[in-house]
Amino acid sequence: MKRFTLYGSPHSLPTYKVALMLRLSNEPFSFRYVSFQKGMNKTPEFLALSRWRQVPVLIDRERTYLQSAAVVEHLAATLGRFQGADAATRQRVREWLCWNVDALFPPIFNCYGVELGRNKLLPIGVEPTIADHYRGRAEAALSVLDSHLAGGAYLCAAEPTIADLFCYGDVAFAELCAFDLGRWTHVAGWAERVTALPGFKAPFELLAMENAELS
Ligand SMILES: N[C@@H](CCC(=O)N[C@@H](CS)C(=O)NCC(=O)O)C(=O)O
Repeated sequence: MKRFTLYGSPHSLPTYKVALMLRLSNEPFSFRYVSFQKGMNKTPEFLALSRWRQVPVLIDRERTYLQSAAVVEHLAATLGRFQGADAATRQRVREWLCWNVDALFPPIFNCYGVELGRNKLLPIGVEPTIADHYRGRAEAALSVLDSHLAGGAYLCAAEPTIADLFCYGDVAFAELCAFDLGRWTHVAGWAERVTALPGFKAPFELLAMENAELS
């Protein structure tokens, strides 16, 4: 039995962020696919794990960890990977995680929802003006990311930290929503650096809609 079990969905941006952290840390894990279409997130078994009925959920040995930002911080601390070399860097990392949850993730998550609706993978249709609003918010957040990346190879240090992996998780899904990274040249260069890290896998190369034992 592996130390880590990750509950989630390959269509979930926060699930990908946690899976990518495990993958780039070279940690094997069991993946348990939670199908929203089948209502698996509403079963008593899942509710016992996830008080907000959300994925991802990480089990580390017998303990349960929720909220992707808190999960990757836990992993960085416990594995000693991608956490930043000193207290000042770790504080900056934490600030980027909070900014992500506040500003980058929501509009890209919404754009991806629009995309899933268009492809009939979700039973939703979004008014074009609302879809444009999400896109505008995502573009603004990508521009903020771009301006910060103009100053260095990674967000908080000369080496990648969980701030980079976490923000990259959303950028990967932005690309799936046909955002052209060529518009944000610093983001494009940084994304190339992240995707070149040993062990990197893109969202649907890493996770599929089925349970799996991943190494
Ligand atoms: N802040 C949470 C967000 C998680 C989240 O939005 N999960 C979505 C899938 S991407 C979910 O489980 N939605 C079901 C629901 O909210 O009922 C995190 O970062 O873990």
